[in-house]
Amino acid sequence: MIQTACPLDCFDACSVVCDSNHPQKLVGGHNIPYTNGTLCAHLYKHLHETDRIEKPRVRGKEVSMDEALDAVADALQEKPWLLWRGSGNLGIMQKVTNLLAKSCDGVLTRGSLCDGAGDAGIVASRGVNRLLPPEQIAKSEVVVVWGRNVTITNSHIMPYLKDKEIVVIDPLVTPIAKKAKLHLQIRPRGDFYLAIILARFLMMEDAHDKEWLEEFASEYEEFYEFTRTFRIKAILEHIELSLNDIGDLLLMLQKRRVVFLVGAGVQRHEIGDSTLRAIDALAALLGLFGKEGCGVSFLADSQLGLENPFDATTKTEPIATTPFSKYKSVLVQGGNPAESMPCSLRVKEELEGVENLIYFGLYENETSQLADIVIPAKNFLEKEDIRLSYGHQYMQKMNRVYNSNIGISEYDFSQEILKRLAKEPIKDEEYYINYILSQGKKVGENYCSPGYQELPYRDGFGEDGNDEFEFIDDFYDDFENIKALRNFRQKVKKSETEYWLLTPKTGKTINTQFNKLEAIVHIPKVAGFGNGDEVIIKSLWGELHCKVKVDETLREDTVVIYMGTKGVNILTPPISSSEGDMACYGDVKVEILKP
Ligand SMILES: Nc1nc2c(c(=O)[nH]1)N[C@H]1C(S)=C(S)[C@@H](COP(=O)(O)OP(=O)(O)OC[C@H]3O[C@@H](n4cnc5c(=O)[nH]c(N)nc54)[C@H](O)[C@@H]3O)O[C@H]1N2
Ligand SMILES: Nc1nc2c(c(=O)[nH]1)N[C@H]1C(S)=C(S)[C@@H](COP(=O)(O)OP(=O)(O)OC[C@H]3O[C@@H](n4cnc5c(=O)[nH]c(N)nc54)[C@H](O)[C@@H]3O)O[C@H]1N2
Ligand code: SF4
Ligand SMILES: [Mo]
Repeated sequence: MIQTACPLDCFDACSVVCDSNHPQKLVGGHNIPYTNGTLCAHLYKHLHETDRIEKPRVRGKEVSMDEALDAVADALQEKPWLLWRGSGNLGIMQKVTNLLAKSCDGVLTRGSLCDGAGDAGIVASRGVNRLLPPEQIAKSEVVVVWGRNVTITNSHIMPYLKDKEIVVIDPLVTPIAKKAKLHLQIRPRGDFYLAIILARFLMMEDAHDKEWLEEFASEYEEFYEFTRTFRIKAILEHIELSLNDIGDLLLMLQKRRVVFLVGAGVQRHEIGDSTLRAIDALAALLGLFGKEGCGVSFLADSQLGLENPFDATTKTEPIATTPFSKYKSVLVQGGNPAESMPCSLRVKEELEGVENLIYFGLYENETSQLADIVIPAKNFLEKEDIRLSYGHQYMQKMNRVYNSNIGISEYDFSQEILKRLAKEPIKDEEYYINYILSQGKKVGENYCSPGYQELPYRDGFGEDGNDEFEFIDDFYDDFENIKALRNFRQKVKKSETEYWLLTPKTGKTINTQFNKLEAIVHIPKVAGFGNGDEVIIKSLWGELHCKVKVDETLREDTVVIYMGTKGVNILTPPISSSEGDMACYGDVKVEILKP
């Protein structure tokens, strides 16, 4: 049996074993207790149900891999050029192409389409974004699922939530919300304000953990003053929650072992960093850091403490708003910017104008269709790699299971291009793999990521645990006032209403991979349309034709189009968060129009 791990972008990073005689049959590995022998259907879709690109192409013509690599090498001599990497495969070896950018004057991207704002907020408060191990979650009494659709996006955590008191804070009635003891169906983008008001009431009731705060977060009185700059009544009206809701939640959180399971949903906003800072501040007041069965879990920095041989300092562009048209050549690796980036009409128009658009991936997608050069990748069973995870601590070697004539690995691709450009070769593949593996922390039978701590922040904050927790002390939110939105308001104020657009993940796809979903918009009953009606969903950035599905569980001000629906990002805004260069998919309101 050969050991590997699921490469897909998912909290769970499951362990996988493969019989080399039947390499296409994958089974869940039992070596890491977290995923415990089970896999989900996505991996099967990844491997068996989605057609691969088998032949390289140059300007529409099938060519040999050698010819295609020659064309890439020529294209990368055209300056400036940009490498845009997505998250189709989360193996560390994907990043080897940074070394290519470094030696051939390529520009990289910075920030994230995913968790960058939240991560920036956490780093500002705690110094580093450490993983809360699932074993601590299992020891809790109360779990607050805060903008994470655990049942769908993080299914292996479910056994760890068994028998806990569950609170859900989510504008949608998610599967876990149906089972929760308390569900606050908060107004989208209201989480910063909710956390601030909870913190304020907690201190007003003198229920904060003074002993812990004195030792680890001594500026809590100043933070209390900061919370007092927000008006309680105005906030409650804004987030559409009542004093009873606040009281109920505070009662459940006091003197208990509490974990906040925070998802990407709360921070897809310009203010996403502040949201995580406010949630962290609330956790600090409750004294939840560094104690058994307590803590805040977000998408952790899986490479914390790792000396990554692929880290390269070169010029960068923000990933959410990458100005592709500045570049003569663009290399897209493991992603689908034409569909996954916000404001996709802008993105497509700019990608179309790039002289040499190179797509290096496994499947055809909206980006490969625009590309001048298409390079098929090897899949995860055909190359060597290492998997770390943003949801658990284990470091897993991804062994090659079989050889195939299709595609090229990211390592070989980099080496081949360097050779063609007469540059110094990079080190052997084995060297990099061993160098990274050697940094794993041995814990029992397993290796864990170098930043793993059984009880994170027990000794304090910062890299070495010598620092204090830093409370947020300023905040600025301009969403309701941004000029573009004001103009939009004036246009629509006569008759139509505007709705928040949410675009959460579904069980049917991983981001834009696999089958595209039919364009369906889920709308509340009050919008006045019926099931099956054709409508146009319109934002400042574009329009999308959809069929209506009425959902009585929705808030009256919210509509949903799932991520993975073709064209959904036509509607989302081309802005980056104020910290962390994060795409702000949640900062958008739409109208529903008759065609
Ligand atoms: N099946 C499946 N699993 C996946 C993925 C996938 O595409 N499909 N993608 C993977 C990736 S890349 C990621 S980043 C993770 C993300 O996993 P999650 O963090 O679960 O991400 P989302 O689905 O974006 O959002 C989670 C929840 O946030 C809620 N939400 C939206 N806006 C707000 C808000 O303003 N406040 C609050 N409180 N809640 C809000 C949504 O209603 C949703 O229920 O999942 C990973 N797992
Ligand atoms: N509206 C809206 N948009 C979103 C989100 C949202 O919640 N709402 N979520 C955002 C988030 S969290 C994320 S992470 C991004 C993801 O967006 P992207 O990073 O663009 O990822 P995918 O759309 O999953 O595209 C992955 C591609 O990687 C390729 N691939 C797979 N395996 C390999 C491999 O081994 N090697 C190579 N070279 N290629 C491979 C496949 O061809 C696949 O098409 O989308 C973001 N977009
Ligand atoms: S749960 Fe996530 S990591 Fe596990 S097999 Fe499914 S997609 Fe892969
Ligand atoms: Mo993501």
